[in-house]
Amino acid sequence: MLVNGVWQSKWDPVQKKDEQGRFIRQSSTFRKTISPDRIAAVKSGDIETLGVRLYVAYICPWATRTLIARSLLGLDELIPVSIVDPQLSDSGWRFNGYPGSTPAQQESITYIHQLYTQADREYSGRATVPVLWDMADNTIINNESADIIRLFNNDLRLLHASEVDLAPESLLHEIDRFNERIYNTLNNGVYRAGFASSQGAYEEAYADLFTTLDWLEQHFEKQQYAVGDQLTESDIRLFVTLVRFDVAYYGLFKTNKAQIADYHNISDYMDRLLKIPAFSKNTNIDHIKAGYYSIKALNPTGIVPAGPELRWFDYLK
Ligand SMILES: N[C@@H](CCC(=O)N[C@@H](CS)C(=O)NCC(=O)O)C(=O)O
Repeated sequence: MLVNGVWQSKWDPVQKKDEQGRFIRQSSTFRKTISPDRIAAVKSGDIETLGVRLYVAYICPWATRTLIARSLLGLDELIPVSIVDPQLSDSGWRFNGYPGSTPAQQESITYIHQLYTQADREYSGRATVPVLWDMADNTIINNESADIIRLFNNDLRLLHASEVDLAPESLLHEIDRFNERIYNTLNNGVYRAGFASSQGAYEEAYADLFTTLDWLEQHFEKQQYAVGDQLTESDIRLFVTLVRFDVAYYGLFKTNKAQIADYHNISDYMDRLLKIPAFSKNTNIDHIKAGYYSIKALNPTGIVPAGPELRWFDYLK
């Protein structure tokens, strides 16, 4: 992480913990939006490009939220993407030639923390992805995935004019409620289990997690989607955790009461989503496995498991 703009090389997956050993996630600090004037200027043709770039890691569920939203909304052309290597180095996320990542020679930076110090010379905190970068002003617009997907959906509507609405007004209340229901127990819940520093904190996270998965299994008995009868941002937020579960969390984070593949209705839901290219093309199982299993604190040998074989891998070929 960075302290007053200087990189500290000791990376600890536990960002913060409470006195019971519970994992606490850092909150995001850059929470701006793209200037409406710039969006209007692109729309009118006064300027050619939006001048923003998205920095992501395929391993990262939060970053993958933004990739899926970008593709679903037809923003792939408008917003270029840079993909870091899946393993966090001693200097954090970097471009170092891993297959499927953006080649280092195409990038003006080597490490993601360089974006943070360009944006704020005195920045203290973790240098996380995703980062929505302002190429015109050389600064970070936003580093919070929840904001970035709303920004793509709402603020850029003038430009994408997509038929897809990931957060329609009529469902907003239900979307927020669903997101909240799954955030602490599932999206962040897997990390609470994996990075717990006491037996009690781990067991608490484990119990919460499987209560939510059991609830979801019932939910998908009747429902096709997370909320209402259409695809929304809640599906994106749910999917990115589910698709990492059997290949990473089950083993590495010890969330091993059951696999997603054991849940019939949730598995059918996964099939439904993976038939949509925005979901399948932004899921890179090799990066996910290589990245999670490179976390030395949890897997000192660095050996990446060969399995599992899952039926939905067929959609990713
Ligand atoms: N609140 C952020 C969380 C992003 C986040 O935690 N990203 C992780 C990767 S999955 C990261 O970059 N970690 C680097 C670190 O903690 O040093 C979001 O949702 O955008």
